[in-house]
This record gives sequence, structure tokens and C-alpha cells, in this order.
Amino acid sequence: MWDVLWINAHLATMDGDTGYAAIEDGAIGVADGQIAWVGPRADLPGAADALARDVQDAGGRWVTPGLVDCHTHLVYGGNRAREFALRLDGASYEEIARAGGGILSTVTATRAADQETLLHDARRRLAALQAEGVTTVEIKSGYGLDAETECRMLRTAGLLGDAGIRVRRTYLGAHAIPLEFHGDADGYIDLVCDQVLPRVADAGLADAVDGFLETIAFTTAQITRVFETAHRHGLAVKLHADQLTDGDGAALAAEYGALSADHLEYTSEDGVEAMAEAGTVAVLLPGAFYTLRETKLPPIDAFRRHGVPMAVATDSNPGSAPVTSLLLMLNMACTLFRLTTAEALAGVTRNAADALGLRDVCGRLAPGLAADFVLWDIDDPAELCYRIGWNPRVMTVVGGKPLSPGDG
Ligand code: DI6
Ligand code: FE
Repeated sequence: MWDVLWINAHLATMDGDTGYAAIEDGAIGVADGQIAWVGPRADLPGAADALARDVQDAGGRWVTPGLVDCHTHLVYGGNRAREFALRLDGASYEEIARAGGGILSTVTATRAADQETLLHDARRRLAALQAEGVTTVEIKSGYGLDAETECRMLRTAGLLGDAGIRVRRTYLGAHAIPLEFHGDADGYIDLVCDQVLPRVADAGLADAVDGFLETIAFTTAQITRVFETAHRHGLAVKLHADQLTDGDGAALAAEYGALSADHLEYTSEDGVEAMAEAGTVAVLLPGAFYTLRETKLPPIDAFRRHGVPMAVATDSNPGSAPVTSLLLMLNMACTLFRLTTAEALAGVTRNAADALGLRDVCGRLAPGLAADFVLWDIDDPAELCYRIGWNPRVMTVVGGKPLSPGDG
């Protein structure tokens, strides 16, 4: 017998290769925190009250899988509102970074912040994501750069995980060259590979390792060392690739079987082909594209032609994407990148779960997956992408347990 049977719901199951894989007038049976049955109500194998201890009426609402934000930097100290003002005065993101601002100014603020402060600030940002139906979030380190602060960031990210949210953690040591290694990027990569990454792995503080391959960050040779070290420690890899220039990052990520390559505005067709062959997910970050007023679009048509799955995420960070709305990213993915509404929704559900190695855990309404889903007061799933600044969430269910608005 199931614990709960949800009836009278339209389901965007996202359990297919295209479209919403929608079921009108559907039902979801939940047992032990997982989806036990999903299908049209008319196909239920018996009378509702004989199937489950509790029957819940969804009131004809649409239900989607719990949303997955697969690329964030939610834990950090301070903010960069002043840098925003400088950019309005004409300074570019790269100029600010080269002058020691940008990521490095957040490193200074993060090193100075204790765990309680980091936790308090990150919790507020996470609450904003949860209020819009996010039930799984990835959180990167990368604003500490020394062992102690990187570990503090990752422990803080771990403390954010609770019954209402699944957190995956990523060690992003190769994010920027810290001041104490100025002019010695290789020396810093020695520290990452010989000391910090092994410590993070041994303490079980991360599920994956990420890097920033870019002219203002790390080279192919340096990222290669990080990836090889990650693999030796049994950790999956991901890459910030081709965000500002084409550095063949997509191909490098693919060569190492990366779960995802992220940003990708400057990725070439060869890079796309390599990703297709490796099964690497393309994570699109329209909030960073928008904030940096980028004009080069990621190669969306090539991703489609080669069958590369596309995910969409906030990139929530204090510099290039001060974003805490995944629903706004759905809108931007459609309006700026011309994704279809079904592609965008797959980008924050099925494909985002894939980008975290969670294909069999969440991201779809399918038997055997976590009973993580959201009830929305909408007439059509496209409405989630179409509106700007509107939150139609009615309720989130995580592991079969309802969370009301405000709980998250
Ligand atoms: N690319 C990004 O968009 C973020 N990190 C990265 O490698 C930005 C980080 C920041 O500006 O603080
Ligand atoms: Fe990022």
C-alpha cells in the first residue's frame, strides 16, 4: 500500500526525450519517499482509497518534478554592488578581474567570514530558490582558494542540506589565482592537486571538481592536472568552459568525461561534437550572459543537431550572476537563447539532474525516483517560462513530504 496517492493533477513528467511528456488528469503514488506509480488517473490499478493510506487532491493543478539548480556559487562573503557600479561606468569584467577586483575581492570577503555568517547569508539565497520550487541544488566552493576556507565553504554548503533540499557539492579550487600565488599559477595548481583536493576528497566534502578554463584564469595544462587528480580521487569533473573566449574547453571537458561543461558561449562545433560523444551536458547560464551584456550566443542549434542535452541554471554568484531566481532563468533561456519552453523546463529538471549525475535520483516524475515535485497554479507549463517576476508555486513535496510556501 502506498503512503500517499495524489490525484486530480496534470503532470509535466519530463520523462521523455522531448516535450513535457505530459499526462492530463494524472496521479502519483508515493511510497517510502519515492514515486511508486505515475500515470493517467484512469489507469490506476484500483480504487484510490484502496491503494493508499492517504489521498491528496491536487485541485487540477500542474505538477512538475522538483526543480534542480545545477550550477551555483551560493556560499560566499560580502557582495559586489560596487563592481556593478564600476561596470556601469564602462569597466569590463575582465579589466576588473585583472586589477585584483572581481573574484579576488570575494575571496577576501569570504576568508574573513566565519561559518555562521556564510551559513546565514547562503541560507537566505537558498530560501529564495526554494520558494520557487528548487529541491536540488549544486553549490561550488572557489572563493576561499586556501585549504581552510575552501573546506569551510564546502562544510557550510553541507549544512544547508536538510530534509527540504538535496545539496551536491563541487570543489572549485581552480577558480582564480589567489594573491599569495600572484604570477605563479602553476604553484597554486600544485597546492590544489597535492594538498587541497586530496583533503577535500578524504573528508568527503565534495561530489565533483570544477575549474575555470579562461585567459583570465587557468590553462588547459593546469586544468588537465586538476582533472587527473580528481579522477585519481574518484571524483567526477565539470568545467566553466568557453565563457569569455574559445579555449577548447568543451572538448577538454568531454575528453575527461565531464558531467557537464558550463557557459559555452564561445564553444565551437568541434567542441559540441566532442560533448555529444562523451555524453557531457551543456549547462546554459543566461543570468551571467545577461549580467555581462554578452552578445555571443551559445551554439544552441549545434547542441540540438548533435543531441547534446541542455541544462539551465542560475550560476548564482556575487559577480557575473547575482541571481536567485531559477524561474527568471527559464524566461531568459527562452527569450535570450531561444530555447523552447519544453527545452527550458527540461533544462531545470531532467537535464539538470543529469549534469549532477543524478539521473536515477530526481529530475523526472517516474517510478523509483525521489518523490520531489511542485504544484503550480498555472494553465500550461509554458507559463513557468513566460511570466517575469511571478511565482505560481502552490506547494513543494520533497521525499513525499509537503512543504508549504514559506517553509523553504
Ligand atoms: N564564471 C562565472 O561566471 C563565475 N565564476 C566563473 O568562473 C563568476 C564568479 C565571480 O565573478 O565571482
Ligand atoms: Fe559559475
